[in-house]
Amino acid sequence: MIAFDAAHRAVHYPPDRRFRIWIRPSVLIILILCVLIPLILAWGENFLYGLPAMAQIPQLREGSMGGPHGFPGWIRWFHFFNFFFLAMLARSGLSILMDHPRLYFNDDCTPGSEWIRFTPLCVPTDRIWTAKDDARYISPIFACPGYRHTVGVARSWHFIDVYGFIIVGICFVIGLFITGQWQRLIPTSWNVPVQAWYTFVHYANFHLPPEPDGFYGYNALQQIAYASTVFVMAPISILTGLAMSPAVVNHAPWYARLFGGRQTARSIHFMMFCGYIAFIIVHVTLIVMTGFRRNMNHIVMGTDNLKPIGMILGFVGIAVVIASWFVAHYVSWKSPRALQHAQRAVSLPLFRATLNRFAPAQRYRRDQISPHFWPNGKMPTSEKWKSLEAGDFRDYRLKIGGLVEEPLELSLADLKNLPMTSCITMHHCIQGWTGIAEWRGVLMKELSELVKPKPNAQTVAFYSFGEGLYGGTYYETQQLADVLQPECMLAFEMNGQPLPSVYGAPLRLRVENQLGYKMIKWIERIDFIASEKQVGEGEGGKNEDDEYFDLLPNI
Ligand SMILES: Nc1nc2c(c(=O)[nH]1)N[C@H]1C(S)=C(S)[C@@H](COP(=O)(O)O)O[C@H]1N2
Ligand SMILES: [Mo]
Repeated sequence: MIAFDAAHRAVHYPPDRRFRIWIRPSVLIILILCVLIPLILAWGENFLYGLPAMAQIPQLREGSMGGPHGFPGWIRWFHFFNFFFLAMLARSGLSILMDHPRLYFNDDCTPGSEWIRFTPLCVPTDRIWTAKDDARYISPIFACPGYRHTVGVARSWHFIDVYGFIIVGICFVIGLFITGQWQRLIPTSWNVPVQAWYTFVHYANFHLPPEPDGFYGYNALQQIAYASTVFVMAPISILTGLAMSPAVVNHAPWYARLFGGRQTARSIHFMMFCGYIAFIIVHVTLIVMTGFRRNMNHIVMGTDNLKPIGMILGFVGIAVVIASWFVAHYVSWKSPRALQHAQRAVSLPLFRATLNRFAPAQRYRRDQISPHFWPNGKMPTSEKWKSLEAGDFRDYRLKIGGLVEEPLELSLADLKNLPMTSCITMHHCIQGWTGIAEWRGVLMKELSELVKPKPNAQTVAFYSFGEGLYGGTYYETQQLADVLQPECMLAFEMNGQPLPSVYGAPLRLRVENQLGYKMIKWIERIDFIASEKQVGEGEGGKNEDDEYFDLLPNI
């Protein structure tokens, strides 16, 4: 149960809950033109030549038409589940978006460079403004679970649903090709785009063209729209989702570049959401306008008649989907831990077997380093850290202990005498922003060899001087095997300078194939332990405990 005490209220339900959308004027103009140009062409065509003539469609009957027709049971069920999963993906996606309510076409995410933002705020420049400060509230009416800072819970829903969406999608496409139903969806003649344009000209001029009975065949525009949702929008959504994974991007930066970069991929992911919403609005409107009862019987009952049953059951189906939003909201608030564990049960083994094996291998150039790097986390307030900072961390000693043969205490000077490594990488925050920076420090592998972990040391726990969002020491854990990976380091320099205080001085962790919250800043000490279950609430870190984040965030 998520408490709704003062601390949580401040985080989830801030006094400023305004919702504003701002779009860069040049982008807005392009968007308007994308809608207006086809409309103007359609109006012009009608004005000059009248509505294009379209062949009257013969009244089709069972048996009078070759090829597949009708809607077999599997299509009708997949149609329902597809709607079910899409709705949840959209709602949880909105919640995730609001944790960093800005979208960019560049990977630096410099404030002000976004093309759209869902916040009335401009980033203040006179004080530290963290990405967490920037997160916005969204009403649970629109988002799952909504509120502010529920990105961990929202991600659990997003992932659980994406597995369902992908499984349904793959089975659907296989079914299409096995049964020949693909012929209804995929245009096979050049006449289709021409007819689609004619249909559009009719719609744009508020005229319904002769409608075929959808039981036997679609009109050309409808066919193209359906085919695009299945064969274009769904794959692009999935592929751009993957392009947001630090494991993928830091292993194969070319993959993100396929979409124009990591942030452009995120923007495209959002545009696909808009595309689906637009599709659903038009789809439902036309279903209603072109014979609602008959159409509902097609997709719900698989029959082609005017009985009311399809419509009634259709409404029941919609009610079930809406009820699922309430259930999801209830589970999010009452049993977030069970939800987190359910998601982990699928994702952890999956990621271990796939994404986590992608070793970071990318190299960015110095000139790609981000001019602005969003900071995150609460600056430490402890007297100990403050006095260390006042003395330039000369008195700082990193203690490494726990299940090791040779516990160590190292000053920064000691650390700098160890073999050093550096890399220029892209940092991925769970909230959605990225930034490129150069890091320099000591490989964890190097330190591990010095302290000699005992055989039962499977996990490494890092403790910070700083606190978590709701107070209490910020800590994180890593599997020993993961910190032995290349490029996992304790960094004490950023972009060629001693690590600035905001970015984690004196030491911070870098694990380039995972999300930012794993890269604990202001490190106080390190313990080798048997399992993450021994620390805090046992979920693997402060964010995992308090905000239901993933144990292994490769995406
Ligand atoms: N101690 C501590 N470390 C932390 C955090 C924090 O709140 N406290 N936030 C994490 C998160 S969510 C991110 S994205 C990165 C941000 O690093 P940056 O400030 O260098 O951008 O730090 C991580 N390390
Ligand atoms: Mo983050």
